Amino acid sequence: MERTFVMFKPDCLERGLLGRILSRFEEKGLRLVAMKMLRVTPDLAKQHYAEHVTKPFYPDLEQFITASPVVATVFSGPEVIRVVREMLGATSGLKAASGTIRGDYSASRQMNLVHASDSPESAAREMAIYFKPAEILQWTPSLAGWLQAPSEV
Ligand code: FUP
Repeated sequence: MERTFVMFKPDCLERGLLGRILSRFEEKGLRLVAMKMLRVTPDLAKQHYAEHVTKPFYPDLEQFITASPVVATVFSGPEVIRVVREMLGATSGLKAASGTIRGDYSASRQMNLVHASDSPESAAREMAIYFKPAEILQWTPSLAGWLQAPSEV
């Protein structure tokens, strides 16, 4: 099954939305396989956002992402990378469709609550930044057989 890296950003923790947003992934039936709370350091921010370090918005982005704790997670499921990106909606909460997480809870391009990998390559890169292999668990919830047919997984 595919895996994706999902990070609940400082605005999510500061606004007390972690439980509510995490619930949406649980209710969808995505499998949580890793989770940790940490503070992103400036060095870690530069690693995570390597493709954005030279962009004009990067200093503000680093200030934001290091300002308060985050919760880093990995979810697994069929097509989970695309499924989670669609649940998040467009990058800017001002543009994200209502019904998506950003569309429902964010009115900002920067403070968009949750990060998720956009491809298998970025998922592998981001999981390796935040987790040791042994911290990503293999498990099968008892209800798994009621979330997908055997032929789908
Ligand atoms: P996403 O893949 O949806 O997280 O968005 P991007 O990789 O394009 O951008 C990474 C982060 O940079 C986003 F979460 C928001 C932030 N950003 C800004 O703060 N300002 C911008 O102009 C563009 C992106």
